[in-house]
Amino acid sequence: MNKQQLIDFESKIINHYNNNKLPFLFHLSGGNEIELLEIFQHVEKGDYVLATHRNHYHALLHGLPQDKVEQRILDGRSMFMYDRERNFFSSAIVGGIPGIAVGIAWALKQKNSDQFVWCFVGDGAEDTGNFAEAVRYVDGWNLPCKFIIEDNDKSIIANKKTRWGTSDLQEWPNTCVYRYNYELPFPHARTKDFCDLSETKKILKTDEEYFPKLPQETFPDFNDIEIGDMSYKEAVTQAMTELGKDNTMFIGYNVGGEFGNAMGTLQGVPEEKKLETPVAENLMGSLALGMSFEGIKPVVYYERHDFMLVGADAIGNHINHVERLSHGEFKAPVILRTVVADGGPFYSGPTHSQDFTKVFREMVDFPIFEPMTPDEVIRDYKKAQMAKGPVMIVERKSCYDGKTTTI
Ligand SMILES: Cc1ncc(C[n+]2csc(CCOP(=O)(O)OP(=O)(O)O)c2C)c(N)n1
Repeated sequence: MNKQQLIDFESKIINHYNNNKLPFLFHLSGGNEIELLEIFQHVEKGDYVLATHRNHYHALLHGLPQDKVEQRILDGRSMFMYDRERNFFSSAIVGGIPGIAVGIAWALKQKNSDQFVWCFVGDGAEDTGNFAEAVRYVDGWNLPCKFIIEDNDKSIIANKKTRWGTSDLQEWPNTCVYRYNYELPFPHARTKDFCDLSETKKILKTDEEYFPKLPQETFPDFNDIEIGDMSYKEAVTQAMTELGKDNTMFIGYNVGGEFGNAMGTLQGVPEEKKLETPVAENLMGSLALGMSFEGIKPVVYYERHDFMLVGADAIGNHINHVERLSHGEFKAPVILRTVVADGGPFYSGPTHSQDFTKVFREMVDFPIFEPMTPDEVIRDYKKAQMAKGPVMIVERKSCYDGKTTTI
């Protein structure tokens, strides 16, 4: 597509808006046609392109057919554009996409693939800690990923000076970050005199109609499995060893052999399957999600439930919704493993002993298992192993044997 064709496409979308055809919030691209046309000359067909709420141009330039993009916008997916065949994905959560880009890039490097990840963000996403974590990770591990900051000096309407007290630019490593400046010719959606949604309310469908809920996965009960005589910790260790035979990666901190093996439970997992991460819980979940796009089944270890809360965006907004938002094209077979320090020798005070299971049950649609016995541990991890979508397993420290467990 050339510059004029891009502009013409967005004009058509404005026309749909003026004719009351757009169901709800949408974001227009504009003013950066030349810059994007230049960047997309380097983007290969099989590469991943990850974008934000403002993604129409990126989708078109990565080869999504115009009528498909237009239809998605008419269906309410302006902010949620995706295409599995062309490796195109977006997140409408500011700062939500960089960590996912990192996970994909990690998996591609592992496979010696020559595919590359192009992650587009606005200068608003540049404000976030998520972006800083992702850039540091890609730079440090030299992953095949580039972040492009599309700097219009606006987050909705606030410029950098208003947001940070200075308009000085943050410095990022030029190994993996590229910035271009442009002026957006449109106001942000829902600013004064633009995107008056009072008319569209009349044609509003329900959340379920726009984004049909997926049926919950069902699993066999595995009651016929002989468990034998073992402790809770031995059962978890055995379950981890079994999982380690699949195409899994064990992600988190204190997972590696020299770092404690997740309370000793990962002794039977090959070292090359353990990825010791920074203490960056949101990055951990996002990494896992990105890896899962490339066929890996990640097991993310949060050593206390309290810490999982720090990674709740990756879990609640991304891992939980990716399949539903993409009408099943992208799946997230991620196992989220956590431990609640519910009293006994491991009680460590508020912020180290909380149980957020109820909170997560409200937040996510996928199964959450709470094994209380060795039998349940083995059975629940079997279900997690076969799951096609995400699963959370909440272990309880009170079930562990205090004498043999060190952390
Ligand atoms: C985590 C999060 N916080 C707030 C918002 C609301 N929001 C939507 S777009 C936007 C501004 C983003 O600015 P920028 O990243 O520079 O992108 P631009 O809109 O300029 O393309 C905000 C704050 C959001 N979507 N996600």
